[in-house]
Amino acid sequence: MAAPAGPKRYPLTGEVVSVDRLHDRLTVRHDDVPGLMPGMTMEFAAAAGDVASVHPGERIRAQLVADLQAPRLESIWPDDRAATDAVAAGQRHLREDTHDRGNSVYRDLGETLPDFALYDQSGRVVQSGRFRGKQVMLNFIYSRCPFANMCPAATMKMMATQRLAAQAHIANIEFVSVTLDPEHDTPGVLHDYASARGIDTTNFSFLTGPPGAIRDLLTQFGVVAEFEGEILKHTLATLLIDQHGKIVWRADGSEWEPKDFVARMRRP
Ligand SMILES: [Cu+2]
Repeated sequence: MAAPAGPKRYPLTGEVVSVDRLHDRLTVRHDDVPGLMPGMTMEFAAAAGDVASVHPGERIRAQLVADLQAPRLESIWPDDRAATDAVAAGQRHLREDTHDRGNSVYRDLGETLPDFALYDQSGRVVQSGRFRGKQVMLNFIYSRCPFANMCPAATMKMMATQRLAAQAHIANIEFVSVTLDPEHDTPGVLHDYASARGIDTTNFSFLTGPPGAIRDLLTQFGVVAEFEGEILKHTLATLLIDQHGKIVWRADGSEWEPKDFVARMRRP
């Protein structure tokens, strides 16, 4: 197969100078792009989700699509030192934890949520400690899932559960969807995924991060995800974690009901 035609892509790093959400443009003071141009401050087009998930003064890494008419940035990741250090430490911790648990790596009911550090759909670092004292409903999805009865249905059910929990006046609940496809699902892609569905993100976040950290989380939660060509074949698991961090309920597959989860949430 011939290589796809079109503009060349280059890795780019730099600091966000300003963000134009109205026109989906970012101004970035970028470092040298070897083979293309020296470091300079310039404007790029970007997806709405990317524009929403970066912040002036923050360092990013991205793919520059070198279209001369309209240079674009894609695959944008936060690249601030403090953020990447926190996420890398979370990844190391998970790796050691998965290794140390050996044959008992699977976290069953009654066990606790492992520690992790990932990025949310706004590009902010989310550490598991943020959920201390809160109940958490957690599942795994990926934005490109083509199977209507898998991730798209799971997201609809999470949204329905969020509404039902609010109606039941359950206040201390967070909904969390971790991506199965961190290579593609950047914070900006997840931001677009949430806003395309009109999701209320005040207590519903979408998490992504280093593939190794995601892989260890999947292992600990007994979720299988393997690419077959372009398609990511995967299982589904939906978990309820109580305010002490303990896994109190779990549904495998797609046949769970929002009301069954809400019934198991602790009332105020
Ligand atoms: Cu899916």
